[in-house]
Amino acid sequence: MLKTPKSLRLHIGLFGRRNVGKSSLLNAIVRQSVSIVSEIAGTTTDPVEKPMELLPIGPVLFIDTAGIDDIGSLGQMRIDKTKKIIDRTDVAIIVISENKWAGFEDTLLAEFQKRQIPVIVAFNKADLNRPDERIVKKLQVMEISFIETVSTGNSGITELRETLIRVIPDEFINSSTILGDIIGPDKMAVLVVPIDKEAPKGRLILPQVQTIRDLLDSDSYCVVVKESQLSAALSKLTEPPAIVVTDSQAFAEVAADTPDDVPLTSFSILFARLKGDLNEFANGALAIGKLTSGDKVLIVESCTHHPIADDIGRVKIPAWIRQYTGCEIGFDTYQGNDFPENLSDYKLVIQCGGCMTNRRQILSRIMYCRQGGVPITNYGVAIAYTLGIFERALRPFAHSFEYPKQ
Ligand SMILES: Nc1nc2c(ncn2[C@@H]2O[C@H](COP(=O)(O)OP(=O)(O)OP(=O)(O)O)[C@@H](O)[C@H]2O)c(=O)[nH]1
Ligand code: SF4
Ligand SMILES: [Mg+2]
Repeated sequence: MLKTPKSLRLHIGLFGRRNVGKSSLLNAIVRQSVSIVSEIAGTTTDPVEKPMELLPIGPVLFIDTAGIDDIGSLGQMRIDKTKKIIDRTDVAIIVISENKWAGFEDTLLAEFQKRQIPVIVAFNKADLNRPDERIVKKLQVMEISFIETVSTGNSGITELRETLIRVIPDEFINSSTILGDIIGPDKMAVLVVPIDKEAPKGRLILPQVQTIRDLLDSDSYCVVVKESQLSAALSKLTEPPAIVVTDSQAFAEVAADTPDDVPLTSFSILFARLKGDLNEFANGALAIGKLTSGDKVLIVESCTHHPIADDIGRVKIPAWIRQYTGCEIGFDTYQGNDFPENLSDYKLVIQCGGCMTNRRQILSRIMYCRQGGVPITNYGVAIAYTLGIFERALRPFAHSFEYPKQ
């Protein structure tokens, strides 16, 4: 059976001190022993992920984290790992036991509230202690959902599942479309997919597959071509397509072959809108024009693929930016869930399309960039900017987005 990709699952994180029963709670929710449980504090050292179908929400990903009340260097490493999970969390469960609620829990709760992440508090080990009235009052005042659980006795688990369903963000249920809202039903899109060294053998990559599925869901249809066949394909159509979508790497060639009155964009820009914030990324791209020699740019890729010789993030984007600016710019690359704590070295952050991660992680990165005063853009938007087709590539979204003043 083909599984729903991790990036499309609602991420539910379990957080709390060591030994409060986070792993036991995960095992009780998923009804399997997926995370090791023991009476020794600090049992979970690396995050444990468990995908499952949580009806009626659909596909979710539970993430059990290492308890983070420890001190010392090992403890610090755990704290850092857990922070990265917070960046991906759509819904948080704060687990406490024996009414231990102190500064640590307040900090955790404040962090989730700052990020507008829904929180549920689980008073676990409710067989040993009933919830303290003062904590209950405090949560009620803050309108935080809470639940009593006995994870080793399976009590409160059904209520916890029901509460999860109640608090999940609407945007997850009514998730936005990739292209359907732009071209509408019974319209045709032409998708340009280069079959080069970066193309995986025998299949299409996730953004391409998701776009095709989105078009079918929207009762639209598409033609898929290589860039070398675009002109021939367009000439065979009896009317112009509603849009041409290309892999960003073929942007210049495809822009030249697509008549100016046919809307044109890239998969990466579609994903900038789906996974991030197109306004933020469009404004961020303007920083490319202000780069000067000696400046540093951070490239972030949300998966850990092996770079190839003319890799887009390591070779092509740096080359296009150096060519556009005529300046000697430095580039650092971060992969997967890694993102630097300190952004002050950078004049710009360029995020990949993020097809392998969820929207929350990219929104977290946008938040860090805003806090650090560093502009952020994405691959497709940056490439369009350096190739001089910025306005054209953003034109299809004009109805829902404010074109930045250059
Ligand atoms: N009495 C009781 N014991 C529980 C309950 N839930 C967990 N425990 C016990 O508490 C201990 C710690 O449970 P874990 O699930 O490993 O706790 P954890 O929060 O994952 O701990 P770390 O991974 O160390 O952070 C184990 O001995 C569990 O059997 C509960 O609801 N009631
Ligand atoms: S680098 Fe980004 S866009 Fe490319 S495959 Fe990985 S997650 Fe997707
Ligand atoms: Mg654990």
